Amino acid sequence: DLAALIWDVDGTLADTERDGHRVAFNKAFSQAGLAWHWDVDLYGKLLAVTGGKERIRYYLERFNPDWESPSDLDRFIADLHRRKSEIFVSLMEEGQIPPRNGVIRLINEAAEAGLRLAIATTTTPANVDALLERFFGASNKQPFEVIAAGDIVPAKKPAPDIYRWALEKMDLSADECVAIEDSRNGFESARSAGISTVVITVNGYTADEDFGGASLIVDQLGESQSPATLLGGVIDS
Ligand code: XBP
Ligand code: MG
Repeated sequence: DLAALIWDVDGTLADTERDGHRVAFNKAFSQAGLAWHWDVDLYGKLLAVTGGKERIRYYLERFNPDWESPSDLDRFIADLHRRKSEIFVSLMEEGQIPPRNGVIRLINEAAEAGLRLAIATTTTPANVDALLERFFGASNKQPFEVIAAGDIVPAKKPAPDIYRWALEKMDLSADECVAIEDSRNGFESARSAGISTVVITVNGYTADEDFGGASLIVDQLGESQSPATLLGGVIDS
């Protein structure tokens, strides 16, 4: 029986990438005096790699190999990324990044229907906290019992580790859960952990990705689908 929904954050709870993370990366670069700029197209290519620190490293290797890197590159990236995270949190606190259609309603209805709720994301925990506080209010009001985020597992999506971590924390098996994702990397991660997945496609970045094998693919949740109508087909399939 279905016991829990496990939600991705970026692209799923909110359309965070183009106008959130990308903007925060660019601000951090300019504050650090770096002449790097990730435009919308380039950022789409960089999304091949999940995790902000990993994405910066991938950018340097693949798109800016001639940049003369400092001797302690790990530390440089960690500092730059810390600043990026602070900027992202501010954008969230200012209300610049709204929830996706139907997401808050569906989460609240799922909780009322007795489903357990968790988060599985590659993003930094502080980003998740800021988003949940903005969308659900004070932390004691938000409905997620487990938040699996960021570096708690070294292998980020598309590896299944983050979903496995969440399953273990909830003491549930894969077939008792449904994952909600927006991207190929996220779908791959949930599927590799054996979890049925609903994909809500998002904007230009993930709409054309291959989601073969997903239980359901929708372009938004809308305001009318109840957890039962949305998930009925998934659970029966
Ligand atoms: C989300 C990501 C994240 C964010 C940035 O992937 O790829 O890396 O872009 O987050 P998913 P941080 O939705 O599949 O979890 O900079 O905080 O790492
Ligand atoms: Mg995502």
